[in-house]
Amino acid sequence: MSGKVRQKTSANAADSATQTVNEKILKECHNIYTDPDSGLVKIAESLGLPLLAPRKKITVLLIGNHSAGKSSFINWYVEEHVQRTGVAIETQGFTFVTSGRKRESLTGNATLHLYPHFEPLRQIAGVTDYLSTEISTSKQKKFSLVTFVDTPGLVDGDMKYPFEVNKAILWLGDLADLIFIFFDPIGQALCKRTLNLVEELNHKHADRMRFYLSKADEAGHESDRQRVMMQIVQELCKREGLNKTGFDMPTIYIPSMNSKGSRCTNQIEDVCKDIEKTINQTIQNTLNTLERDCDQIAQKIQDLLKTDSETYTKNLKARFRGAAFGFMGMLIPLLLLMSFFISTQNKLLQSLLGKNLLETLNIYLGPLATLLKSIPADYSTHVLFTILGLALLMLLVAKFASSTKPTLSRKQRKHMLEVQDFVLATVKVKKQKLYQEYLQQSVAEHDL
Ligand SMILES: Nc1nc2c(ncn2[C@@H]2O[C@H](COP(=O)(O)OP(=O)(O)O)[C@@H](O)[C@H]2O)c(=O)[nH]1
Ligand SMILES: [Mg+2]
Repeated sequence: MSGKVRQKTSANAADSATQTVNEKILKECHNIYTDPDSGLVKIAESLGLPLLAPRKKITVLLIGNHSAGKSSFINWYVEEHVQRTGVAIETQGFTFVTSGRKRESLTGNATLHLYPHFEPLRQIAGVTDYLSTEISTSKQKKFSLVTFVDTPGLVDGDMKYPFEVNKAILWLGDLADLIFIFFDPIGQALCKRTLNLVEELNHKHADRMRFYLSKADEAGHESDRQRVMMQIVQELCKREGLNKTGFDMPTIYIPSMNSKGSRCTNQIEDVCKDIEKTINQTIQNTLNTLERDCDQIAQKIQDLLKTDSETYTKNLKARFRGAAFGFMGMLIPLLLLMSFFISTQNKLLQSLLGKNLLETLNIYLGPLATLLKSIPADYSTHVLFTILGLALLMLLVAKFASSTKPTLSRKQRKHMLEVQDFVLATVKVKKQKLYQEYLQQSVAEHDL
């Protein structure tokens, strides 16, 4: 007996220890991204890569008819009466239920501040006034790694919602890791609004959706339950895209609420296992994404440095080309002008340069001078201007050809190499270590 008790205690201790490992991993990953100095988000932003920090918890969205047992499920999971239950039809908004250091209730604005990922919700008019957060200190089950989003009970007909409830739920569905749909056997199991939403969510997020027959203890006999399930499945299958083979709908109920002593199987523990599985997947995904993001940043730096050294070479070539054109721009007109003068102002040149030098020039420039001499005197000014024009053109070409693109400074290149080294060495090694811790803990769990 005492052995059993001890075993249970050690299992519990191990449980809380594993929870801290998982919590720690997600928290550290989050910090690697959000650190104000060396966070990946900041690094990536400076390189023109958009990156989002991973979340520290998974989000479970609960939807279903009014009174389907959504709030009761959250209270059961958290093991604390956080959410009001059994309220008569009244508009309730969205409530984020999360764990924290002290029991507190937050308003809509504070909620969006706490969950920047959900900021787009603000665009739905009026919804902020109907948002709230309940922080509980509970550490039961895997609650420290879960945020539940309780939604208003869905009803058909004249019920007026103070905001576009369908739109808000679809938004939340995009951001949730799991979407639980509760159908209860007594109420309006086949509420049109619920079915329409399910259909729309299913188009995008079929893999996140889980269907449950809630309050199963109230469904009467097994045959009644089967009939209710058949009806729901049939209704779902009528809708496009929901015609899944092997459609699964576990029956669940809150054990303490089974006042009639129904002996229906309760699969509520499977819901917990599913949450746990999603947490584990999220941790693995987060670590894999971290590695991928590091590689992406390193690759981007590699590309930028490569482009930069190409630009550097191009600049060098451009400068050389510019100098060559510039030289020609100066030389050709000079030679032409000389020839022009030789052919027209021979006497003047001779007195200026002396006989010898003029003769040498004549050897090289003679043919050109003869060519120029053949030009009729009327056109000689034209020729002169053409030569000057040509020189100007050459200089313009030189300026154009030598235009360079900006390159990184030596300091910038050095900084980029440091960042590359940081993500490839420091961050990736850290990721490896976190993965090791994650796996070790799973092995330990299996050993128990
Ligand atoms: N018998 C039974 N009653 C339940 C169960 N879950 C919830 N209820 C009751 O159903 C009513 C509506 O539950 P609530 O959680 O407020 O539903 P919500 O509108 O979906 O949040 C409450 O009176 C609960 O006590 C259950 O598993 N079994
Ligand atoms: Mg409720």
